[in-house]
Amino acid sequence: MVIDFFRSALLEIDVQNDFCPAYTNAGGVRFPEGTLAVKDGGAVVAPLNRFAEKLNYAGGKVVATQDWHPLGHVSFASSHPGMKIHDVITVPIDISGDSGKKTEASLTGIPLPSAVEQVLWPDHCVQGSAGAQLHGGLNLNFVNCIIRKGSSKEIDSYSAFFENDRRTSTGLEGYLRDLDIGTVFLGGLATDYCVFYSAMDAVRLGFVTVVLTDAVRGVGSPEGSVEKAFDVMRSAGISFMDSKEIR
Ligand code: VGL
Ligand code: ZN
Repeated sequence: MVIDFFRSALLEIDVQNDFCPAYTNAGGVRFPEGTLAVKDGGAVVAPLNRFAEKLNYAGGKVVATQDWHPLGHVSFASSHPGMKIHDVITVPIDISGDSGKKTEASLTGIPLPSAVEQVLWPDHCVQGSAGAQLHGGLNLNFVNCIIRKGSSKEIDSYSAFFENDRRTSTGLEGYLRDLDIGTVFLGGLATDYCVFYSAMDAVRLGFVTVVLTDAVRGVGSPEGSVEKAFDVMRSAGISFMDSKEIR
């Protein structure tokens, strides 16, 4: 595979304190375990920094995303009295009067839902909180753009491209198209949620899509969700590479 780095972008998905185990940053400040910590989540930082630097020097683009929820967010179990973490609820989607913000997702063949299943999570990535900050080891010098998602109270956004209603754009597609990006590399957290949904949207939108296997870690709930995510991504035409093997 010949890679045109100049027309490539790296998406660093949700490398945030709330998705990471406890760590001490370069300044000696201790960050406690995140509320939705992914096992070994901090391990994505080093390979992402290396690859971001490579892409940066080659003229490619690096985008970091941040899960960025308001208090009382629909995905928080605490917002639904009587429900508990990992319960699943059905969230209706308001499809009346599409506003200017609602762009028809150009995801051919995917029926736009009128309701979505929502897994309930612990409170996490609350706007402005320490848990919502990008991991202290992530080198932001190589990051061109930060996309925040999940800030609508009533609907979640696993994908970096579209909210879970599959209609409302985050603006990322336009950013990449405007820069004539053809290849999207992904790493970050979590393999079975936000990386998965972002990668699936990227390939459906026509980008050559590569998941960096050494730069992702998964939640693994429900049981087997990481393996399932890899199977579905492979079937969809997504490639997998170890970032160290890319030159
Ligand atoms: C994520 C669960 C809830 C993720 C975000 O970044 O994968 N997972 N919110
Ligand atoms: Zn979230």
